[in-house]
Amino acid sequence: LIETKAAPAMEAARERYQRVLRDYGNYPLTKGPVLVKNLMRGNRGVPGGMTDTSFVHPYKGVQFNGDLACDEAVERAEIPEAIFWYMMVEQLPSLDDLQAFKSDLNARLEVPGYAWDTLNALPVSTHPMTQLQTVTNALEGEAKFRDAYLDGAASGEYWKLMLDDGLNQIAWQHQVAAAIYRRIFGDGKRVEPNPAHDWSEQFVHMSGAEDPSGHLTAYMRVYFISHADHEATNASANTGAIVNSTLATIASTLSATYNALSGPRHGMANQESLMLIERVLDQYGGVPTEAQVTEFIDNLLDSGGVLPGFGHAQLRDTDIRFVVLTNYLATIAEVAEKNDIIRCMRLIADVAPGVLAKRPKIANPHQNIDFGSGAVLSALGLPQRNFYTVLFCISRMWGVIAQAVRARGEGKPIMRPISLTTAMVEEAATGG
Ligand code: NMX
Ligand code: MLT
Repeated sequence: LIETKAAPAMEAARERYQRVLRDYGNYPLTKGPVLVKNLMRGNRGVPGGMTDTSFVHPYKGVQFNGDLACDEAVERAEIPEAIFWYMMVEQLPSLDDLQAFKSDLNARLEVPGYAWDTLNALPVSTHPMTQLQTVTNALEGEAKFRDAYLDGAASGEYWKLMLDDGLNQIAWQHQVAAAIYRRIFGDGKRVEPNPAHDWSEQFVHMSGAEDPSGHLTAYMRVYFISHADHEATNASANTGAIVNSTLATIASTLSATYNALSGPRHGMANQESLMLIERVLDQYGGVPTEAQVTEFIDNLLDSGGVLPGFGHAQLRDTDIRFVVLTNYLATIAEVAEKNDIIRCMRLIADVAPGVLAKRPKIANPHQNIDFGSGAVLSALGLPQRNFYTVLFCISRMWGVIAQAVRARGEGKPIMRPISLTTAMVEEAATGG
């Protein structure tokens, strides 16, 4: 059903993409030239990608399809399935649409057996991220796109094939993640998905986490939506887009995306943030004073360390997603007030921006999504921090699949900017 519903949006997107390219191809996009420092500082400020699934405003944060802010998205879409629909169909789904989408995903729930064999071949001690990347890459064998491409499928069909493969991955990824969780932190036995549940509920159910109040499930819905997309040029989505632009499969695209997320400057900052909070609690024998937090951060920065969960390459204010995720604590206020990790997280969140702002080189001293996401998870009974980036991955999956399907629908080419040598940069600057 989603393919039929998305078809008009895809057709319009393709027409628009080709028309904009034809009509405005020679229009200069930046007001001034690209400077040497733009290139040498990670292409900061240079348009490096294009997607309609979301835009990141430096102060307001993520806006799905360019108009649905994160807090509104959580309120109006409620579940990540609906956000995916929004990115694909350009309208929020009706209840009937959602029901049909859920049935479609349920019909795809059977994970190929060799995925479990691949998982079980890895030592349990392998980092959860490596387990996820490996199994995801192995599932490449299921790609219908690959076979159809080899059989000469027309390029106008690519997006449909990618969507079909993408829907399979959506139906499998939370199962793989839950199996990894149970393998490392549980009794190792997989729990079958319950088709009556939505995707987030299924994840919590399969992970075996205790959730009698339903708070963890409700938070996971907010979590998955909040992490689902962050325009085209964050490191993970960009990596996925490059890989997909080669016409590699959705499985390879996701696996590459996950590899990019595994670094501490990106997705692994959520694991590092909770580690840091625990370190502070440990060092001061409990929740510290403001002065102690200042001292801790100053010492960390003076020794060349980085404060995880703060700063951003694009945002210039507190990440709206940090606000949305930590606002969830209001629903468990009594527990949260007594929880040292939450109290310490809140204290650092209040104090750190002022301390970081005193270091002029730091462009954004504010909290990003990763500083709060894990602390809330730990308060809700999921304290296994080296699993947190897996949760980021299976959230980002939604946006990366939507971006890839749309890109193939629009007929985007392979991504391949030019590269310069240092001598060329020097010559360009000195007129040599
Ligand atoms: N703690 C210490 N130093 C920082 C921080 C921070 N939180 N943020 C930036 N800086 C430093 C940065 O390392 C750089 O130093 P140097 O020139 O010596 O290499 C300098 O300030 C200028 O960096 P910016 O231009 O402010 O930031 P940039 O755009 O290069 O990097 C991040 C953005 C997110 C990589 C950076 O802020 C950071 O490392 N933050 C901590 C890790 C983190 O929370 N990452 C998650 C981001 C969100 N996500 O989910 O991916
Ligand atoms: C993300 O969600 O991808 C991160 O905030 C990083 C980014 O946008 O650069």
